[in-house]
Amino acid sequence: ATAIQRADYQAPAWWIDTVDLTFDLDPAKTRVLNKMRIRRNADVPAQALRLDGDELNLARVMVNGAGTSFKMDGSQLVLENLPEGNEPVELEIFTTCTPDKNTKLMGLYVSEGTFFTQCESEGFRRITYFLDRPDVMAMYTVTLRANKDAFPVLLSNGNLVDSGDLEDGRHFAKWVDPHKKPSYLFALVAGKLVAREQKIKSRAGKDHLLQVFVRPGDLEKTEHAMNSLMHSVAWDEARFGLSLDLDRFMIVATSDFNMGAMENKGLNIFNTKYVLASQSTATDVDFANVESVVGHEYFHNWTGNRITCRDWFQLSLKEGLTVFRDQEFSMDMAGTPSARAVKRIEDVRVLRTVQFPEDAGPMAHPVRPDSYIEINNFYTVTIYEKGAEVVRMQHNLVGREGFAKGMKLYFARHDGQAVTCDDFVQAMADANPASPLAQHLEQFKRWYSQAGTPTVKAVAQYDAAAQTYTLTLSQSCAATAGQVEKQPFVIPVEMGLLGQDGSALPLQLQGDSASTLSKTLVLTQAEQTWVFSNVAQSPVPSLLRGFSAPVVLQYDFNDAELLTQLAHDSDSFNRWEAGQRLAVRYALQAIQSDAPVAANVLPAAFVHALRDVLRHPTLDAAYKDLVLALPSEAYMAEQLDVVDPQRIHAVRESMRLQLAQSLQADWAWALETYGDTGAYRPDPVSSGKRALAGSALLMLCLAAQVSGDTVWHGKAYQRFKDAGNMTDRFNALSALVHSGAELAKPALERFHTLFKNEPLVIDKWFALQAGTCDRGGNVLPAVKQLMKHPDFSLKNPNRARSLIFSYCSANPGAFHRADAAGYVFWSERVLELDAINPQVASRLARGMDRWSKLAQPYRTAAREAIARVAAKPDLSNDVREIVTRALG
Ligand code: HT7
Ligand code: ZN
Repeated sequence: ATAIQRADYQAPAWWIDTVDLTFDLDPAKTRVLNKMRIRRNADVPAQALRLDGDELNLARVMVNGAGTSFKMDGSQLVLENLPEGNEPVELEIFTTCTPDKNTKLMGLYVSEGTFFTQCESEGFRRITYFLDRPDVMAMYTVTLRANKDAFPVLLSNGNLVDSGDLEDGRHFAKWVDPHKKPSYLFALVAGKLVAREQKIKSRAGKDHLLQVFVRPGDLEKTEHAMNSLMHSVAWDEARFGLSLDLDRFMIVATSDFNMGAMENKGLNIFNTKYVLASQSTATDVDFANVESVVGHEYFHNWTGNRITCRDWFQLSLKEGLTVFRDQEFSMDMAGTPSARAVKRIEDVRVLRTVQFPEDAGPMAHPVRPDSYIEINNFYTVTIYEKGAEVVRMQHNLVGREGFAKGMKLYFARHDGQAVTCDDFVQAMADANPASPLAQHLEQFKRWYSQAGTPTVKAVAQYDAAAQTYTLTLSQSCAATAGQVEKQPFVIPVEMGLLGQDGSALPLQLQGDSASTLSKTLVLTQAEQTWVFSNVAQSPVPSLLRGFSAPVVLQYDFNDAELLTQLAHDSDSFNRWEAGQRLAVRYALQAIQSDAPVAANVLPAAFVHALRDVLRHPTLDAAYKDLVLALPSEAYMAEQLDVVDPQRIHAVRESMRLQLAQSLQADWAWALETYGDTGAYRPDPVSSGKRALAGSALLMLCLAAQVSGDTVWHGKAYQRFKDAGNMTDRFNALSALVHSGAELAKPALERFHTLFKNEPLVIDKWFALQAGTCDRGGNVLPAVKQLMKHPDFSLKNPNRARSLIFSYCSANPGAFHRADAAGYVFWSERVLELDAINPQVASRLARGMDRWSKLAQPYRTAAREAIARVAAKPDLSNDVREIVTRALG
């Protein structure tokens, strides 16, 4: 397959103004009649019409009511003899497809007897021949016809304008979407579904109907999704003045879905994982995810649907911006400054443990990529999470009000259009002409064009006599594929200074008359120096507050400075970050030493500092839990040039055990203090308490396993049995499983019996066993055994992720085996999945991206496993692109 280049973009030769689709829905053979009104694009030279198609059976093509000649060029349908001139042409195409054979879950497919569609990014061409590209926006009318008993509910985008019975037990529904849209936002759903409904009135006084459709039996699990949707509607009106532009807004849940959810206009389709939540089946994290994904898809209605992408290279235009919006939504919903900080830390953790490695690996690409082979491979953390950071930097450079002004101008200019990332930044800058963003606009755009994570190095000097503090920041960015030389970025570095006692010192730049407690330095050159006056004592710098830019910050902090920050920094992010820096420092020392892994990797002073945080009288439980959590093995691995996964695992386990044992009384206190949250509410405060209590229980069980006193295992089993909500129950079960307690087995059996009819809970059951700590190489055999369990299916993406991905991509200590059996297992599953669902297979294939950093013998064995996959001749483009890059 050849790569598609951003530079080759050309406007379409034809426009499609209207589409009238009629579906005769039958799982084995669905007929699709597609009537389009098309016209030539007068701005480009006359060309044949080339329509995209994929796995379609073509029955008939008519032009202006008469038969016509056509040819096939690969999978494209080519019409060369269309009437000349600019008059509209009526084109009619009749095709069939086979939804029940569609295991790729792209286009029209059947899940548990219900029809669903997934069209982003190139799925519409699997439904009918079309100009399947986001810059072709059309008005859609859709008629669905199906057997009424089997498919009583018939849904598509927009408004229901007609419905009724047909002969032979069939019925129909006709939907008209009042907004023009690109084909990737088309959707239909047909099946046996029930809906939770809610009527709302907008701020502007308009009535809307909100509906959440699920399978009968799941209705009581939709309250949280509906509340989240109502909050999303209200938030977008309040924060950005963006109102719902539809009479009816529908969400439908399916258990077979490649990703999280899809923002089809007015008819969002969701993975059940992000809709269904009840206290007995969903954890606090599940509840938070539902809120954030419902928000994300709803916010796309403006950022993505009303203004869409010119081409798929601009994907971050909608995804980065919408992730930024959903992050802000979750923070605003969380309420308190502390809960906001917790959300920020969680988001940064994802960025640094998943996106930073991507930026340093074979799949590194700019936020606006220059080329791709398979666009599905570019729904990445770089496009989403780094894209959101790039929007966040703009927000910080123009301020909250300025950002709102920029959004207003963006919509005023581009509503109803398909545009580029440049158009967005331009609107932000034009709305804020005096801002540093406008001042450095062209340079700022490098965040979109240059891949790689910049490093910012800070060097400071304190002059006691002159009472000045001189801070020099320099930036660099390692080469990435195809981009050797990097030009300097615009990097906002928010900072403050702490006195030796941790108090905030005033910041007064030389030449300024006023002082502040926190300041944003805008680094634009390779190296820049700032001098602060009237600094009364040698300060501890607090740099990159709130993680104000997606960079690696290097500064030679000594341990005492970090302990000061950990105890006192008024910036909650940096307070947490200081603890992480110390933990990584001690971990790396132990990992890189030749000595056997010691039992006391962490110095007493650090353990005491963590105890002080754990016992702190005013800090929130959620925040304490984050500070007490050790950096992940993946994050530690990223700090090293050569990675021995077993050594990292052993060191981290030793650190965990040290914290478990030396803070045993404190963990018991924490469990006692936070372990009973009363009537269940998934709010941030009580969720934080449950999280900390869960960590405490795990620590107590780990320590108990070593001491041989298993009283805590008994208590954990009791908590597991008595829990009134899934969070407490699953935390107790996890504590037993991760600590290797004997009671883990009966608890797992009991859990399965209790929840055998709850697929999302059974996913957790599989994931827990695949993600547990390896004891003598026991996890891989267990995973293989679980693949034979009657509840396991590789065809269901959630189930495949819960077992296979949890082992291969999230359990490094068990996956990287000296006998290479983990890698062999990985290659077999990639190949097996590729024949079913290439998108899911290529996600699994990404799990080996960082193989070249592995120490021997892992490195050679990993390369061989990747080469085995690459050797398969009929691989999908999806997997081929990943393994080719990995080996490249
Ligand atoms: N915009 C949606 C992306 C998506 C997707 C992409 C490829 C294949 C299947 C997919 N399902 C959803 C999701 C989002 O970002 O909101
Ligand atoms: Zn999105």
